[in-house]
Amino acid sequence: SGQSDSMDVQTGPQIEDDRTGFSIETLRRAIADNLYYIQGKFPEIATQYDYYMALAYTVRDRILHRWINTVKTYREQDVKVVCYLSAEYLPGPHLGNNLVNLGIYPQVEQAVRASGLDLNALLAEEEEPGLGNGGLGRLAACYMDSLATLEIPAIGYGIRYEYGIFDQEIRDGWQVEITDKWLRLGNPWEIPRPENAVDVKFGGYTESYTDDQGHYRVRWVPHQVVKGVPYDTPISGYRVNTTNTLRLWKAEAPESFDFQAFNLGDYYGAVDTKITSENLTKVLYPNDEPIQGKQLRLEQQYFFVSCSLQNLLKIHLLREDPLETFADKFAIQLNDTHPAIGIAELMRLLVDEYLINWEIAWDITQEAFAFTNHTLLPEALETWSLELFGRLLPRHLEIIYEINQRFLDQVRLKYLGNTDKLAQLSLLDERRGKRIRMAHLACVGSHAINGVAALHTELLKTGVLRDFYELWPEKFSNKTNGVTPRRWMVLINPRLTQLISRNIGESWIKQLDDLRQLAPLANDPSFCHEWRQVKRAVKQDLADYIQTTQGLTINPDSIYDVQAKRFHEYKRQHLNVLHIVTLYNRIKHNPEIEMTPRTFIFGGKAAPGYRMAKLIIKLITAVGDAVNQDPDVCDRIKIVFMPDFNVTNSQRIYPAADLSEQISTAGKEASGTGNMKFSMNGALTIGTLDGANIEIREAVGAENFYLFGLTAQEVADLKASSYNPRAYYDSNAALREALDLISSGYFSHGDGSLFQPLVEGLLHHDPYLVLADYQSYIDCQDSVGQAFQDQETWTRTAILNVARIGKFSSDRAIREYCQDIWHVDPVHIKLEEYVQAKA
Ligand code: BZD
Repeated sequence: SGQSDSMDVQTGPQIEDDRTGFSIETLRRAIADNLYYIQGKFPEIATQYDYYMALAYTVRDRILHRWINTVKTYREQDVKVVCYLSAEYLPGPHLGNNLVNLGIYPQVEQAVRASGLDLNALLAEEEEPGLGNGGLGRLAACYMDSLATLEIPAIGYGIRYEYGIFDQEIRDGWQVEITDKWLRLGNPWEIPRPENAVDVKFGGYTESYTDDQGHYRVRWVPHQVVKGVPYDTPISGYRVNTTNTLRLWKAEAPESFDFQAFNLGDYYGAVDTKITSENLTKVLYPNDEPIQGKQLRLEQQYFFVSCSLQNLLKIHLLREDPLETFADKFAIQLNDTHPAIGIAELMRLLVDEYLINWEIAWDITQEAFAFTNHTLLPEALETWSLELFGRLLPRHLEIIYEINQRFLDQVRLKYLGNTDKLAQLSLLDERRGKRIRMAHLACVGSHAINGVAALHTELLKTGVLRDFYELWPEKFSNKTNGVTPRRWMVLINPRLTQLISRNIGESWIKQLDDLRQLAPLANDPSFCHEWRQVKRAVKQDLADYIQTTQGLTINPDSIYDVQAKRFHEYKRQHLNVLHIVTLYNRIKHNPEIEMTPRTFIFGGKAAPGYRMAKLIIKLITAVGDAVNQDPDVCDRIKIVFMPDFNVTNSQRIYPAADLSEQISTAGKEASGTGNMKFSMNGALTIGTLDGANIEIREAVGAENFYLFGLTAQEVADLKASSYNPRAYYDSNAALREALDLISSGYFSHGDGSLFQPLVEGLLHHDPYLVLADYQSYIDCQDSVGQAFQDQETWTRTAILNVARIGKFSSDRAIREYCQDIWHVDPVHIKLEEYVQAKA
């Protein structure tokens, strides 16, 4: 599995010691050595996990001198660095990815076998860092991979949550949340750097004073100080020496505070401070749209942003650069508004701590920051009450007032007498009980603003950010998302990777557009035959996994129809269910009916407090219980709910899919990235004209994409003209029958009330137009079922999808950010110096 070629990373002169060598024998010896000296075990008592750790340290050693060289080069060459600020990262398991990137997968596989072990079993031991909710966190991880691969100097800053996104179990068909103790067995990939800890202030008050030169200054006297300790994880690039850093901050109590308490004899008080401090980075908020008003969430945001910016200023001053050149040396990207407080924090650091004058500080700040928006849902835009904000960050509130005043002065000049404009643009929302609008802060304090797909960016310009677009059209650009083909093809689909590489070589792994060379092969019967064999084998793997883990038998020749993503009403998993129930009814009416067998596969978590999302999960499992056991239908329909959808589990799913469900209400999904992962692995898409679906369809060709549903414009028009979902129910017998069956208690042991909130919601409100799109979806699904009968044509279509998916590499996206927003260049990392130093 992985790449079959030999190592081609630049190693410099051959060094074949136990910490750097790539030969099978050296690797085998290093694993044995690490088992003994790191894990403190001998083979007779070592567990698989011990061996995983021994192997992980073996791989880490090989990354380390690349990493050290990278840091050294960045320092010495005074290069411009990308600083990606994100409250979430979902990197997935590191080991397999590092083997692919280092190009040592085959050697390690053999070394592990020579030790009497199985590499896949060891890979399965890794606990993934679930430090994110979904698309936004995973995008940050794909971007870190591409930055390293493109040899761009970059640091990812974030939070080292002790508990990541909860593990999901299904009990009695319902989602149950289990705490994610991902660090319990240790983490071989991180290195703590306590010597680089910084202090972060909270609460208290501000006071003004006049300095020696007679300048008016402000001092912030905090109520509490928390220490941020960085933990660094190496992010390797594919077949390059560049190894960037993911720096995650953990909150601890500062020693000085303990001392104060001890001096006063308050031992318990000191311990208490330690506990409350450490609570700060204890747990990830499991909502993929913000829960408004939680103080701890704002504390988390400010904590990691302050740590990161203090760290950047320290690096800058260490390089002996003047502060005025800060924005020439760092490009800071805000991954949504979660780190937007950074704009006020950089102003505070420059003005209060480094005593720079406001105008210069503001120029530096605006030049340094750029902002990516990830949502169109107005209810998901982050705001903080003035009261809470001022209590926690009194100095930042003053700074935001000052920013706002200067900004509104500018607005006033442009829109003389237009008070509506002022109210609409203000950083303060005066209507809803005085709240700070973080998206407005992000827009005002950044030189660039982008959406994550073409439609999304257009809708930002005409919707939630229209006033800013009118003011500063030049700040706006689109950066359509992408995903890394190293993880999402090479690592997770070795069979497909080998088939492709055998035919067109390996250049596509770094130049995904080279997949175009596959297009002519779509007409080559023997290639198509091999393609089908690969798909069939991968589908069998998933069938085996489902058999072992759930005791459920599925048919690998059926259509694997997959919807895997967070549960949200706008993503419309319930529309998918309505299709299933419709097929079920057809079979019940006509048991002999011809129907292409389908396996419906679902995966995804619901926010713990999102009742409707959890009810939709229950509906899926309930319909599954009825369908899977029904002898009349189970040869044609099967329903699988794969519990605990995370990066690890997703890696089994994407390669096996035939059909990718991308069925959000048009205008609601900013981009989607799962859509790209499915397509890269040869699934066809059934989807709406939403997010990146539109661009995927353009790329692969309309004839190779199953389109249905209303457009974003039609959605808006229909909602404006008082949408009446009930009319669709009244006039559509199949829809009526499906909804009635769900209401009747048929899937809930006769309990007609269980799914009432869902059905009633659809009949009377249906904010996401499920009923309006129902018939179009059913018709489209019918043509999918027909098309699958012709395996030759289906395969050809799948190959063309892969051949034309190149645009959706995160390498393309990162190149665009580098050129249009960050203005950074690649820096090649050489290893010679290290070898010389070592010799
Ligand atoms: O970001 C998602 C969007 O919904 C997707 O359409 C898009 O593809 C990805 C990447 O751009 N947004 C999120 O995943 N958002 C969150 O996870 C989130 C987390 C905390 C608070 C708010 C949103």
